[in-house]
Amino acid sequence: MSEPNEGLSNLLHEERRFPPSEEFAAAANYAADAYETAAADRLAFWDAQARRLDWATDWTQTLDWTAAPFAAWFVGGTLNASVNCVDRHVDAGRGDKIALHFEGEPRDTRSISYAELQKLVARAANALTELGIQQGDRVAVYLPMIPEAVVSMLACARIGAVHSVIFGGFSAQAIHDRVIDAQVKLVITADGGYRRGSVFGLKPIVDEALAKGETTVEHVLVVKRGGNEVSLTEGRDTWWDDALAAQADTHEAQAFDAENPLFILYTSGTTGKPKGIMHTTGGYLTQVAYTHHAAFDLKPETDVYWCTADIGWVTGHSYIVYGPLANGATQVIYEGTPDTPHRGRFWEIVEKYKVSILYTAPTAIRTFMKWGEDIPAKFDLSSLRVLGSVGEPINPEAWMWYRRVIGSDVAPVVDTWWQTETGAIMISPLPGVTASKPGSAMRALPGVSADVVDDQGKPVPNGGGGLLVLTEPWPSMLRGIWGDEERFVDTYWSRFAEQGYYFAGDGAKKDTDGDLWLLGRVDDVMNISGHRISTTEVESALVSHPSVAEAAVVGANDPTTGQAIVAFVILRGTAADGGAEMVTELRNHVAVEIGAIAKPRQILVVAELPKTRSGKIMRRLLRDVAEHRAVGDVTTLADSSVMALISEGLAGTK
Ligand code: 6R9
Repeated sequence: MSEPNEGLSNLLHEERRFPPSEEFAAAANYAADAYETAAADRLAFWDAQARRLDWATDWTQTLDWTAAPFAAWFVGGTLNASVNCVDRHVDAGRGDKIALHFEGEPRDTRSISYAELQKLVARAANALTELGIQQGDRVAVYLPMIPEAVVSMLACARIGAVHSVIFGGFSAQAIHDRVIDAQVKLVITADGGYRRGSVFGLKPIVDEALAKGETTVEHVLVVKRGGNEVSLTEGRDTWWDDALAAQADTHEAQAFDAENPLFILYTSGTTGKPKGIMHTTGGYLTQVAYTHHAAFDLKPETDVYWCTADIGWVTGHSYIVYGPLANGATQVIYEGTPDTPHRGRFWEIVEKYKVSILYTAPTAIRTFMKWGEDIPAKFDLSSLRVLGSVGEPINPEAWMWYRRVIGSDVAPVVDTWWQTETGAIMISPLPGVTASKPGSAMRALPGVSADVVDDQGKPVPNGGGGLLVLTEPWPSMLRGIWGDEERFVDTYWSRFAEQGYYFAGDGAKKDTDGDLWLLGRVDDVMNISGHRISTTEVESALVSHPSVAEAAVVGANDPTTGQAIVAFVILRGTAADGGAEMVTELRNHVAVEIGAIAKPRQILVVAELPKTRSGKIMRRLLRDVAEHRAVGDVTTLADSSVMALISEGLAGTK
């Protein structure tokens, strides 16, 4: 076990409090009594939340936990997620309301109403059906941040198929692994997408992935976006536009069981193989709708909401697609990067669409801080009334800057803690209730039960630190790891099996008021700009290069990206003379194996790695080196001179 982010561990003395203004509190969706109501009868509380949705058949039991940790929520209930996100808003007379304001990186725009979205989803659902996709089939989605990504996901949900969205930055190898693991039948991709002013190819990467063979993929649908030249394989590939144009724009949706799988989303664990986190329909949709309403104080009639995440991550699933659309919100989706064509692009978008709720990541906030506050100052940000943060711990300086510079010193900041596995926000302030502290996610939302425990699973007293656990099941909890029940039980439920707690893998502290401070991962998972990457994954990628004999990877603190990947490699024989060229080659090799997001910031060539007598690499010591600290206790090393060698060898390399 490695120590959580030390930079945050002395934050128990934060005195600053930011309660909502009286005006905000008076109009807020929730008052303080929500916590008591939920605690008095948790299941009744979730029953009430499930009523946010339209059900075709009512459930007969709220929670079946008899096969714990395998849960069933809203047992016997049936519903259609796509109908809940689209049709019911049209049926309620809100068809003209804008669902998506799409802002393309090259400044092309599209505003899509709920009625238009309904037609697109219907056409896509019909097209998928014609291609032979049925309930339970897996569909991979490898797309840029364009409306078709949302439409694809909703079309799958509509026919009961299971989507597996693969982030557009992942490599052919990563696609191949995921497509094989989930036995995907259909891939939806685009010719290419825009990034920093140029077009990058997506379809060619899918071609490369499928050329690796052994997949079950029968068809590929190709959205036109980049305009780049691509080749279509006869009998396998079809243009999305052609496939949709051939279909009717209505589709009779069937209701599915509450526990029908909705999606698989791969995330890094502590081993080299990413886990296919599986979510189902009724509980997931209930909790994303509730939390989107609660944590952001959503007023669907008047708010304009913008979550800057990519659809390839869970934040995009829960807080771009399912939560906001289930709530009938109007939202912005943006295709590009924050600095294209200039560093004020985000604020230009906020001003243009009068965004009132912004949900972004600490890494972005720290980047904006670095760019300077004169940039946002050029834009009218007065529409913003709630500011969300997600993906990694937010340091108090970034929190304060976000509130002051972006939120005009009045907008509440909600630091939301959750995971791919939890499906929805678990710990967060209620913006109309909580007197927030900069850097703290505060407490579990009404209906959610979290605690901080010691190694034995005993709750720590206020002022103590330990491991974050979730002590009661919740509706949007993962239902398993695709194809690996044992790993599901081992990873999350075995550590505190006696207590029946879910082990989140995060370190946390309870301050003297009992409020929670998340401190980062306690396992071998790194958090790079809010993206989870395991050290083992990068190590496997490095050792798959013929010149690498051994590799050890650590996440080192980084002022902008939270953590950065630093790799220590031992090269084989003559490769050791390769110098800077070799390092460049290895960085590129990691990009090919996993994706550019996993490229190490730094690769250090060493002669030895520090190991214990049982042969375990002591990453703690390597982190000391990577973070330019004095190297800690080396007494458990098999050969205590190794660290001296490494430090000497590196002197002068930085
Ligand atoms: C939603 C998402 C989950 C991991 C999680 C934790 C870190 C997320 C955080 C946070 C501190 C927050 N994390 N939100 N840490 N404060 N508000 O990010 O899911 O990609 O699965 O990552 O991210 O370490 O365990 P995912």
